[in-house]
Amino acid sequence: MNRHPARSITDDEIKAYEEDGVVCLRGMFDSEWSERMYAASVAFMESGEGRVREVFDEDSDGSTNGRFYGNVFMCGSDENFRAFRDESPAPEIAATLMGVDKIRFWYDQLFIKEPKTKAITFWHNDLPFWPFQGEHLISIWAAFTPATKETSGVEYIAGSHKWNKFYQARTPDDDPAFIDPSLEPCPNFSEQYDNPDLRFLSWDMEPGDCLCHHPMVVHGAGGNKSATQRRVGLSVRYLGEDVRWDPRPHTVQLPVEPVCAPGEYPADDTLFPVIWQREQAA
Ligand SMILES: O=C(O)CCC(=O)C(=O)O
Repeated sequence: MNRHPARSITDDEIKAYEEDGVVCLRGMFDSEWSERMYAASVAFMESGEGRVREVFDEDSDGSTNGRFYGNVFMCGSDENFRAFRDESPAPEIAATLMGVDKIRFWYDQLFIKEPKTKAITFWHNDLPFWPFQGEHLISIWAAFTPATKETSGVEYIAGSHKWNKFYQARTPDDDPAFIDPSLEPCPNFSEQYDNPDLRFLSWDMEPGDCLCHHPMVVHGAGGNKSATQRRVGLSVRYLGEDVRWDPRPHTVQLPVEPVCAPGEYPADDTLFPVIWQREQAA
């Protein structure tokens, strides 16, 4: 399994990340990673463990069809997810795109959409979900199956990370704990594909490719229209150097309270372990 990105990340890719708030990097993880993590993802879903969040589509006759399954912090209990967090090229990719020398882990999040899932991923940006502030937060969304617009590939609005819009967080199952009534709900941008002011980005992805996105970029995904193709993506979230702890209501709950005061860099090595440093990689 490859420890470093399979090829160098180019200056154009770094520029795309900075300007668009997202870049798709092809072939970053070898097939051993993709196969191991596909199997681990399905096994985790089948185990029913952890903080499961899911939506089942119900047909008019009451039968269930599609399933949008999500979970978080899998690496707390599963060695495969822990290995992907620490030993895959993901943290090096994160450091390269953010231009930082040290990477701490924030959390991992699994997104599976079974064939014929109608449930969409609502348009949102990530920072309203998170008790942090800063620019140096990044998600590496690794595809372990093919993903296209048809099968719920993630879509983005280029440059929306610079809009300075803090949209209300909304989970697939509409958990009220995340809804901050003081924030503006995120529009349904799927109704605005013909808006000439918006540039939508999406990619046909294969296992081994990853999306790398900024915490403020607006993104969402449709349902999985395929009758046969499951869609599996793992977002691993990493912290860089300018991040500050900003505990707010309506954000992701950590397993325990961090040893960290509001406004401080999150140096809690248990919750946010350092998993990559530039000199180690040399
Ligand atoms: O995979 C999805 O449907 C959503 C992904 C996402 O929102 C994220 O990784 O931040």
